[in-house]
Amino acid sequence: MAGTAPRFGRLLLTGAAGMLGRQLTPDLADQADELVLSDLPALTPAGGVAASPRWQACDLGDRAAVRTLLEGVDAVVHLGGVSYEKPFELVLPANIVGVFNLYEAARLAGTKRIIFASSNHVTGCWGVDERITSADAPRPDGYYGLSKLYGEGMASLYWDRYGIESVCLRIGTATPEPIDHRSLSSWISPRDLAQLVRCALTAPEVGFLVAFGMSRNTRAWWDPQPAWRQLGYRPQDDAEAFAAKVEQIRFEPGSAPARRQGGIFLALGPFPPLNDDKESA
Ligand code: NAI
Ligand code: 15L
Repeated sequence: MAGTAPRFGRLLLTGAAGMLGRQLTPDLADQADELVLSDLPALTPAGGVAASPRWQACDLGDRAAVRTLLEGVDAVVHLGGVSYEKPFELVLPANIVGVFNLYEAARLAGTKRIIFASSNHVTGCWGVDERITSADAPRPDGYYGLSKLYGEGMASLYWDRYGIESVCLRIGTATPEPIDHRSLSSWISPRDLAQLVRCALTAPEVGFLVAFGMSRNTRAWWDPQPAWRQLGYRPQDDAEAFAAKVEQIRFEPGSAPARRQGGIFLALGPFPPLNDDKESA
């Protein structure tokens, strides 16, 4: 059944002081009547935003604070959290507990839709010679990728049980330009990412959806259909245009980062215990 595109009253952007938060803030300003920016208390919001959005600091690990943050929020672009492979204890508060806090607060607040910044590291253990769809088994490449898989599971649960829509974007390498040979497959350009997030916010009746976040790369590992079709996302850029510049920047041939899609994350871990926990040593 064809529906109408939602238009949100209050839109919340978490992780607003981070790299992608700053990049996306100007694009989000006209996506809702009010844009609320949030990040850890010690940080500052992105500057130069036309629509003078509100700033509300919040640690995602603090359940009560997240509950307050979500009050009156219709939709969320959830970028906040640990964005790199780290020991489990460091991933846990923001990416596991924080995602629970966010979805539970969204349920209580009557939030309609969450755009969850998932990651290609959910599928990072697939080989670089393999092509996958979002229906294939996940195969996370570390605790960070596993935390994103947990987030996708939370999104699925809260759609099936409570009717909160989610679009989980398995973002590839979101940089101004491809940075190495690997990113000729995984890159998403700034303008394609802006379009993808906009589509995820405005596409009607998304329910629970997982979509790869990349440009229309010639060397793509991920078959993005039919999620892109459902979202109406039509990427404009292809990393191939930068091939001559970065083709030679490669991992050591035969190494795990060279063989698997997750790249350098495959060289991180196992980690020594963070505290004096002799049993786990
Ligand atoms: P980033 O590390 O620059 O930004 C993440 C933000 O989350 C930071 O500003 C940080 O202060 C905030 N944050 C961390 N812990 C928090 C907590 N406990 N409470 C509240 N805020 C907290 O990361 P970036 O590159 O901007 O990525 C944004 C999102 O997109 C992340 O969730 C990341 O995992 C995801 N992503 C990014 C990709 C990329 O290429 N940049 C690729 C795939 C996924
Ligand atoms: C991610 O999930 C990270 O947040 C980002 O820093 C990059 O490492 C990106 O994946 C990537 O795989 O290139």
